[in-house]
Amino acid sequence: MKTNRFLFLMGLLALLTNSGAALAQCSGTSVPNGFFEEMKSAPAQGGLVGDYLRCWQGSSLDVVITTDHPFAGPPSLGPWKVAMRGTNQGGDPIADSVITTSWITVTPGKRYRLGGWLLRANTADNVYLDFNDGRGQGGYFQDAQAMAATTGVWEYRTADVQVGPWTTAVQVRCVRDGANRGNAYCDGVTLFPLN
Ligand SMILES: [Ca+2]
Repeated sequence: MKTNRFLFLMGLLALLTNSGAALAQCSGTSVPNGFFEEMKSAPAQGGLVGDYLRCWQGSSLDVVITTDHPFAGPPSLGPWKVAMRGTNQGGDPIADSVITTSWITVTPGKRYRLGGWLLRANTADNVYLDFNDGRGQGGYFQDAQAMAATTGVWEYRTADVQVGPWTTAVQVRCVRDGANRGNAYCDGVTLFPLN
């Protein structure tokens, strides 16, 4: 088993070493690095979103990448996820968020579905994906939230919006607000145009 693990790690290392040229652009029509697996430099066990994660920025020192809370569902989500620490885990009582550093190009007036995996640890908190309150480039629009509905389990949530008639680009984010007591996790964030 140890040999297998060693070979796996060597394979992973080779993959990481050779993946430089294949890194996704932070701009485009899809959520950049929405599965949170591409790093600026290799984190040991975790670290600040701003220090390690490509194409995303965190609102505070409580917004980190981690491999904690292993996902029990589709392995395609990969090991890394974003965690926003609440007061129960040593964070401060202020709301946290993680947002794309650049803009995602959209077609004005078109409908889009934002989806992703969320885990809320405390029922007093709100954990959701949104479009940064509908602040679009070229024009604001009515935002929608993909809200976590339960606690302690990963759940896939979606929200549909119609961007404004002059909106040409959007940002997406994952937020924890409310009482800010528990850790909040997000992973696998995607954006698809609807017909
Ligand atoms: Ca991931």
